[in-house]
Amino acid sequence: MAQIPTLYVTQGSGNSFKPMQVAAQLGLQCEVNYLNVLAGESRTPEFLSINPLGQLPYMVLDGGVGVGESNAIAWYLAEGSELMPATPLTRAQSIRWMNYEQTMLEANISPVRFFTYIVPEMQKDHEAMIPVWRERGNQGLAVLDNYLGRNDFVTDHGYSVADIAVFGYTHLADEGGFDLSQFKHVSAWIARVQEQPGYLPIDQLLTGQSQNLAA
Ligand SMILES: N[C@@H](CCC(=O)N[C@@H](CS)C(=O)NCC(=O)O)C(=O)O
Repeated sequence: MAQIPTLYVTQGSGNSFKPMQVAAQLGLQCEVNYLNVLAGESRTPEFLSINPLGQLPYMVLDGGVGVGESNAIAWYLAEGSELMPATPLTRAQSIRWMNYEQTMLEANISPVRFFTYIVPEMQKDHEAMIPVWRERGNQGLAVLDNYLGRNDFVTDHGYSVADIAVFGYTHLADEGGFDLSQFKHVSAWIARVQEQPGYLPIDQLLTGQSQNLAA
């Protein structure tokens, strides 16, 4: 990779996990900056001048070009590597599952996990939505489970950046009270992803220490 990206990430986040896992597995050189979302560091004037949405992860390339959205950043970092699906079918399958992750998995698993596990003191403010997110998340996991009963990975490429994207919040669902043992094919796929060479668990990837990941 010609440019050395700067990644802004936060700890414990399935979204920040994705580009960091790609970078770690490919041995990419990146500058990594941590922001503490719970301390408001993603909403400071300084960070909002970098990413007006204030969301993490965020990537800045040489020359100041910024890229938001965890799946887009992971995709950029995986370009040209063995993690990048290369055929029209496998690239279409990637977009399908990366969109599905954002709309059916992350969109439901992340808020339940956030308000029941990360900041449980805020749970009472979201009592009405938690069962809704939980039901939709279980529906999302059931469709993924059915697919993974017939496929080892989410695309026909084999293990890819699309698996890392879908894995981001799926493997953290139990922390939001989702019963992953109900989803046997998802559970077997989680184990397959964790067995990939260079895989690092989230706590080892997102250490909270800003650092230069050496190539
Ligand atoms: N769709 C976005 C979602 C990003 C997102 O919601 N990030 C959360 C952390 S997981 C965040 O930055 N929250 C802090 C904030 O919005 O200030 C992605 O996939 O990158």
